[in-house]
Amino acid sequence: MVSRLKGSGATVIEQTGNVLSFNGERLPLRNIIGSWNLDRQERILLFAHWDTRPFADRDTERKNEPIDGANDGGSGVGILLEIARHLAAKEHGPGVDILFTDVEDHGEPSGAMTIDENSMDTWCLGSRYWARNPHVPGYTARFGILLDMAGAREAKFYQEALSMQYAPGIVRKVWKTAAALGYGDRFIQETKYFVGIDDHIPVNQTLRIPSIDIIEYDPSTQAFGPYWHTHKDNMEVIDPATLKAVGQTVMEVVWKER
Ligand code: AHN
Ligand code: ZN
Repeated sequence: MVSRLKGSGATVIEQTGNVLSFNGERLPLRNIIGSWNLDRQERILLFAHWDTRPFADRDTERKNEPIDGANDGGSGVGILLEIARHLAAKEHGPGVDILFTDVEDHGEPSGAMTIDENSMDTWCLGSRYWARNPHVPGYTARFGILLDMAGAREAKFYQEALSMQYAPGIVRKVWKTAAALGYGDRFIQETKYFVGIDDHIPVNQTLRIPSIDIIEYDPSTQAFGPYWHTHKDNMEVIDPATLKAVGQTVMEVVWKER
């Protein structure tokens, strides 16, 4: 990731630290930030978690083995690395920062499809760390876009309720852009509440950067796809057409900012 960002002309900072997991483990973390046009005050933040869940608690077998996380983790990283390549090739208005967060997915397992109140603060430890200790003191951005589980076949993106609460204007801007590009069948203009916590929450709450989450919603589970936190989250669930729809939409939003 670091060499790909550098190869696309970014200045890269690797932020290391330690956090305490729900089971008392001390976890080392490494957040990776790639920046373009550091001289510009006005900035756009694009982010995704790069860690993958170290257990498969929603699977029936090999529950103690890490998942591939092709969609949960990998998809966001893949899309952002491709966007990085385009940032190198084309002039843009505001500066851009791509943040890869660590230790997002080490949250406490729960029986429910979505997380319960008690385990809420055991997730997103890397982004919480970064929000409290940004790589540049006083860091801010015009807005932030988080990609999480953005690559599965036939994935649909509904307007995520917490994003609507913190940054409704950014949600509208992104969904409108998607529709204009012909992706209105994937970016559905309807709000669903299903993400209890994700990396956009500390960014909204601690840094007050209006930030949204582009994350799949599967009506059949009323949350994420059935592969979620199982060993089925591998390259077989990924469809390049989904990566393209999301990547092109985010890229267009960036190009349009002046
Ligand atoms: C839950 O709702 C449990 N998590 C949203 C954050 C997450 C976990 N994203 C990927 N895995
Ligand atoms: Zn996860």
